[in-house]
Amino acid sequence: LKTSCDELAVMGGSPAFSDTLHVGRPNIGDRSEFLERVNGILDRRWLTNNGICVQEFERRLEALLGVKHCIAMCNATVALEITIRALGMTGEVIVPSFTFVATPHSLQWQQITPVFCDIDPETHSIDPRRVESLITPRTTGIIGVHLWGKPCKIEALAEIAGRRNLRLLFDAAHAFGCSHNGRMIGSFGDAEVFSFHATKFFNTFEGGAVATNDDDLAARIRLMKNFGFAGYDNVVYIGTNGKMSEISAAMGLTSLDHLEEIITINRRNYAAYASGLANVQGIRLVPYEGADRYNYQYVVLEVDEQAAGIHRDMLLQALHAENIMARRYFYPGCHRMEPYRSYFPNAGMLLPETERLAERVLSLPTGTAVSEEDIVDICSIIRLVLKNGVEVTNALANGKNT
Ligand code: T4K
Repeated sequence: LKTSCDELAVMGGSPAFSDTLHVGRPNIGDRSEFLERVNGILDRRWLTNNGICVQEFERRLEALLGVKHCIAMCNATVALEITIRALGMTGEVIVPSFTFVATPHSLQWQQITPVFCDIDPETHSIDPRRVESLITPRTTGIIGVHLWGKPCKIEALAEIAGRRNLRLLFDAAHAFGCSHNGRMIGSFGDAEVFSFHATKFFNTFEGGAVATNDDDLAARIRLMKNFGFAGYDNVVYIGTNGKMSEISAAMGLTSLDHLEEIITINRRNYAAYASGLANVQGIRLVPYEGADRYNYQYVVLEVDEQAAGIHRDMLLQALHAENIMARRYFYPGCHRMEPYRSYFPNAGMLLPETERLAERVLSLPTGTAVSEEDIVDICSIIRLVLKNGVEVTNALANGKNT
């Protein structure tokens, strides 16, 4: 354990970790179970196109989420694109800017304009109080993002969507295994989209799924993700290729068998961070509160430069020097990325909370690759860096060890 400023890697000491710690290190589940499923796939010589692993995966997801339809896809971005199209969204759609860039890209990709809405500083998700003023005659929908697996203000968004006749889609990329008022995320709005990317706590290598209770919508999505084929030689719709492969579904089935264990480890890690960072001035650990279920896959800090005595970016560099690869998700906000910053150069003026938060957030490593002991060390390094904020900032400004 490092106790003095000189020992920090950023001051010339050696890194605290010889193996790099990442945000988004995949959880593997049971390797032999997975390999057994892979052998089955190879034996059957059925590798994709609605194979039995995909079918079993979809049925198990529907049961877990309590929804009528769950359609497995190659990734969440394509799942969003297809769902947006199947919902008939056109013109303008209201989305947060404080999200992964895939959310607005899935609109812009099909010439729909994302209209960026500011976030609620408490939830970090789209602020329903600001949605209504962004509605124009061209608006056809709202996409809420359950950021960090914390549900959006679902009821308020549903009320606006219902009254203004808008489609309501949730980007639930972070919220698999989470609930809202006792109901699993997956059954809200017109549809919800999950990501099972490698960096998600529940992964299928690459993958995603759309959950909905709408029979017609589900039927359209199923056609669209398979080129529009409604049987041999019969295309009834414009479509694309959004299919999940068998090997991804095999990983999904294995991950499903270990879902609770992974969440338990994430919860344990989160608790270790909470106790290790308790009463540290200037740092707020984004809370997971109330009776709902969370997956705890994101451990997010807000760093208040004034109170902490160091800017988030300096803390980030100090952690990287220790081989703790914290990330600034979702800096700088989508409105500051192309093509949006060229399209809407003044968007930031309408997004004060997004701009403020983007300067403060830091995601820390968690998951099964990180131990409680690692977290004790990470927290003690964060404390040490903050205690020596001036020295660390000066050293970085002078280019020492960078
Ligand atoms: N909506 C939201 C709100 C999202 O957050 C995302 C994805 C999407 C939609 C779209 O979902 P998908 O189409 O991807 O299903 C990563 C992921 O690629 C992305 O899925 C995720 N959100 C986003 C938050 O994070 P990057 O560019 O930060 O990934 P990268 O390559 O820097 O990886 C992150 C860390 O994970 C690395 O430091 C190393 C570690 N890692 C990564 C991979 C892929 C591993 O240890 N092993 C691995 O196999 O985007």
